[in-house]
Amino acid sequence: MLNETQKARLAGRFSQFDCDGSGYIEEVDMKLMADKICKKLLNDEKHAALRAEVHEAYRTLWQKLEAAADTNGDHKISKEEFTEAWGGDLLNDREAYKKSVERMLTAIFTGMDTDGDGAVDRATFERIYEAFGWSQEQLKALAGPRDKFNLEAIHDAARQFHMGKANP
Ligand SMILES: [Ca+2]
Ligand SMILES: [Ca+2]
Repeated sequence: MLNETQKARLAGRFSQFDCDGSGYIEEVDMKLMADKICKKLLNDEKHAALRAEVHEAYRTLWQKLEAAADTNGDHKISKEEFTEAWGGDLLNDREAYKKSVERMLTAIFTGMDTDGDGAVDRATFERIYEAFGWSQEQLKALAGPRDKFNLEAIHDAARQFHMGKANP
């Protein structure tokens, strides 16, 4: 059972996913989100392949979300369906998580690690997660005091976020 705080967080999460504000999460929202992220973080000529990766990852995320949450089969995910499914199927399914969220973050990280040393600085970390709509409080809670972030740290923060840990 979810408590009130968890429900409030999920409502915020739902709005982040519902990019066009239609009141439902649909495939078009995933497309909009991928476009937005690519524009903010991978908006360079040389990033075309990584942009394709991000879009592919969001397509996978949609398929997984739809399969896990669209219980009435109308190809839309209502707030109720979302609340019901979140934290259940999607996050326990390591393979699906890898193919969607981790794949997308890996592509973004690859594009943002401009000097290719396998790490990004704090400003870049914040840019990445601000693009996803994280608040300053969430960033602080999930980044800790570090100022260098390797790919594993990026995945770590996202996992904690999705699991609802350290998530004000
Ligand atoms: Ca929508
Ligand atoms: Ca539905």
